[in-house]
Amino acid sequence: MIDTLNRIKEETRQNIDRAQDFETLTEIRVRILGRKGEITQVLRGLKELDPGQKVEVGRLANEVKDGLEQLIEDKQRQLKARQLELALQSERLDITLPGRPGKSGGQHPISQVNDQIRTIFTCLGFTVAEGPEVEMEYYNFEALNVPRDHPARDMQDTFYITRDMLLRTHTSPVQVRVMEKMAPQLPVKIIVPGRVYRKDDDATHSPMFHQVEGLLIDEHITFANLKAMLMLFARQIFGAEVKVRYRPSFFPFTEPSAEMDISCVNCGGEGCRVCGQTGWLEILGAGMVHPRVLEYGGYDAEKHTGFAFGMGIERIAMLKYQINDMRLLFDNDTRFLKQF
Ligand code: 2U9
Repeated sequence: MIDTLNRIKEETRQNIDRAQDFETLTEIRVRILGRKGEITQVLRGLKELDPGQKVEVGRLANEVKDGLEQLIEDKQRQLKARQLELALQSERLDITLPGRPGKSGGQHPISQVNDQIRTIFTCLGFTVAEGPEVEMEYYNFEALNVPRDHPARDMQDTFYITRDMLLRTHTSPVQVRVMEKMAPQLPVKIIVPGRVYRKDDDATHSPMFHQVEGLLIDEHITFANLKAMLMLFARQIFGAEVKVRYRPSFFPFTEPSAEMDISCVNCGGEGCRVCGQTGWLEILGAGMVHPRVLEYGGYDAEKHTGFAFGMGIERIAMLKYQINDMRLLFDNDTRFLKQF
């Protein structure tokens, strides 16, 4: 029996040593130390021995039992430690990695130019007025002296909603609404930025675009006042070096009317591809408010005069930032937009 115990001890010691997981250890414990285990069987056989042997074998059996239990416990602890080590390695978090920077947005070039124009004119004493984008035909055309047979009133050029409702083709109806409200108070000194709609779609026209228009009505307002303000405006937007010139033009709502050009932002006036070799770029239209429009708005054209101007914000932005296709401003491609 002593030999058996020593064999069990030696074999089991090796088995515990080789065990790689908890299941194997449990299986060893049951097989050797369990209720029907090998050592238990030896202890059961003690009663057949004579008293002297009983004590000796009994002590040895208990020694082997305790020793093996201890070995199993140690091995369990060892396996647990290794399991933790492996888990720590595979689940390692490198907290020293820099975080991913969040993408920050920027102001759209149209909004930037819009803000600059507002700032320039509010510094000159103008206030900002706004109005509806869905407008009555009366305010969009009639009150602005646009004749019934004018091509702009055509279904082909204007988005009509009903016979007498439409998407405004310019911000001018807002000026008429403000005049109606204010008359006969003076001065009327407003700029009107906003979205406008026309049936146009190519590299230099979009069916929706942005305008800023201005209106100043008071006593003794002349074309010279208009020229002074627009000169100042051009220098603020395009730089102190810029030159301006006026060409006669025609609009139903102004008389006389003119278009203002600036010296080419690309060649400075030498003549290049951008300005079509002329050295000049058209940037806005303007004129003295037509007497009939003053009367529509409730002002006495005999006593009061006014000037008005209008410009497309996309066109100003394209010239200022040298953008050659208007559609780029509406694609929302951040690779394009983040350049401004
Ligand atoms: C009232 C009286 C007069 C506004 C004006 C222009 C000239 C003009 C164009 C510029 C490019 C429109 O965006 S564009 O296509 N505008 O040339 N606009 S005078 O005149 C007014 C407006 C309101 C009561």
